[in-house]
Amino acid sequence: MKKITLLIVSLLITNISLLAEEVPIIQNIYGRNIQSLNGKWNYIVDMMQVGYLDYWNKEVKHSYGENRKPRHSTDLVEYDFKKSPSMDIPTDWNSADEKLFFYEGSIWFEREFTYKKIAGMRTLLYFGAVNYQADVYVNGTKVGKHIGGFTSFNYDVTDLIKDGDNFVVVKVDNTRKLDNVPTYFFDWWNYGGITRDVLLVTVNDTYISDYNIHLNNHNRKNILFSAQLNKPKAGVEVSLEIPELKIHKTVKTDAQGRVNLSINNAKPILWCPENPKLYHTIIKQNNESVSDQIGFRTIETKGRKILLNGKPIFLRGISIHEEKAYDTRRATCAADADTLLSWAKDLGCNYVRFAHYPHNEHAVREAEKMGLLVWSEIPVYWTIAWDNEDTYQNAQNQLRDEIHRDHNRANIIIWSMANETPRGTSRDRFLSRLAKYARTQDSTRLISMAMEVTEANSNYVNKLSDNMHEYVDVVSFNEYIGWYRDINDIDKMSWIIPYDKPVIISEWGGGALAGRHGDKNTLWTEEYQEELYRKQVRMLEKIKGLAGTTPWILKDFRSPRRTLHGTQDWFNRKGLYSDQGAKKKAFWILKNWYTKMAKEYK
Ligand code: GCB
Repeated sequence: MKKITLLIVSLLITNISLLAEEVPIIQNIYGRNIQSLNGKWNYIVDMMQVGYLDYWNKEVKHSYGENRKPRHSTDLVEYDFKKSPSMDIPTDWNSADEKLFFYEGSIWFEREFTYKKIAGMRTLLYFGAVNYQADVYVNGTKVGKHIGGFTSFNYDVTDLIKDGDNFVVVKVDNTRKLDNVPTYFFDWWNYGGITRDVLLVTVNDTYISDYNIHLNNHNRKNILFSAQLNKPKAGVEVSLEIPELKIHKTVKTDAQGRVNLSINNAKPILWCPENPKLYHTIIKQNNESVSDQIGFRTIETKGRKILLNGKPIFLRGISIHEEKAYDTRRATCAADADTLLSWAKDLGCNYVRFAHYPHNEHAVREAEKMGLLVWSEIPVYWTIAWDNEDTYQNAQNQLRDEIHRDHNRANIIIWSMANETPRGTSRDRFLSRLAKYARTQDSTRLISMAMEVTEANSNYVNKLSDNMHEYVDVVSFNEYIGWYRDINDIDKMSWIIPYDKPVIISEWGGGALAGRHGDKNTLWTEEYQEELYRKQVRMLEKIKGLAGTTPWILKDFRSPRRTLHGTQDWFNRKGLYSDQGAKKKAFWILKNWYTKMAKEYK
């Protein structure tokens, strides 16, 4: 009897888990058959997690995910999404509702929609990003939990979704914790909510879940193509077409549902900042067809040089947070990205550092069209719980999903493992493991991480020393001479980088309140920041092997750490543009330098 009950229970469990599952992120979401679930979602603020936990701290039997309605007059249901306020998704709740500006915790979101179900097709529910933890329910059944605020994820919800009326509920929790990635401490606004697109994707029962098209780093006439079906199905014909290059090839999948193809004698025009050429590309199998825009380029290092398409390049960069221009809040769409990136172009950039987490796919694609190279990073920032295996797995998942989503983007040249992490054996173990893992996911791009500089000695010599040098292709570090240490030290500084690798100064800069003027020795004036930039440029030019730089930062951005009333007002003021888009004087110093460097590297 006991055995039979066990069997029934396990069958029930298996059955439930079969209703929906998280599946690998579908490649090129915007090239698929999608239905947007953006727009008005009702929300319930749940500070005590009443919809989730009872007062014994156990999961409640009926969570808000069920979206229950009273069935008779004595049926007690103490929430009602329909009667609750709504906000336009994607957004951050801090900006959408004034009362939530400083809020960190749980909020439930609900949206109803109609769907036309097609027999034999599969349906995925896709989230561009939810910060930080998402618990997702479809028509009252939980489909999964996702951790990490800046990576996309999708569930196969075919068996839960109905033809006609449906609803989705998402519980979002942005509570900061010491063992999260990022951890409890960070210098940007902890924007909560469903901050990127929500989409329904209709695909064939057998569909192309991933593909990878790039130039062989060692042979610029050789295009490498691979694709993966969602199931291990052999003998399926998959084709690749790049009409402008007269490429049209078909191959059959192996037993794993995978194809690999090498195309020789291809002569693509190479993607580069001056000519960001993209080719219309079509991948097909059966009656499924996915189109993309693909650029071809190579990236490698040689001694202290970074070579793009075999030629040395100086990375004229700027760091960017994913925050909307003018109306400060989370940037969510292509138009938001366009504004920010056009500011970077105006500065003379050929490169941007997307700090400190993967930015949305729109931003990467817009940058690719505009000819901006990209450094992409995960939020392993400052003091992560290095010895916690769950924390490591969390970071690794975020890295995997970042790489997976963007591995076809020609403009991404560097995956960064971390930012400003204090040296130590536990950290070394964590970061070296992460760097090795990154190489298993993508062997075609460069690996780096923003390191901390060692204190200068009494002769003002900074000798970089970080065990992680061994695991990176590009040595990068942040330095704030002139801001967190005396501005007069800048001219005295010299640098020794004892590694035969290219060097990037991934951060430097200082604050200024736009419109505040004074003499160049007064902090927070535009003149101080201008002088700091002037001196820094002089110093940077003397660094042997300097291959690029991304000063901190394009635009003033919100940060809860910046409390100085009347000056900071919750903004980190190190922007070259104010939050309202005013150029500060230092802008012109950097622009002049970049104009000069562009000529030198022509
Ligand atoms: C840093 C961090 C960056 C901060 C910046 C600052 O080193 O990497 O996230 O915002 O300094 O302004 O202090």
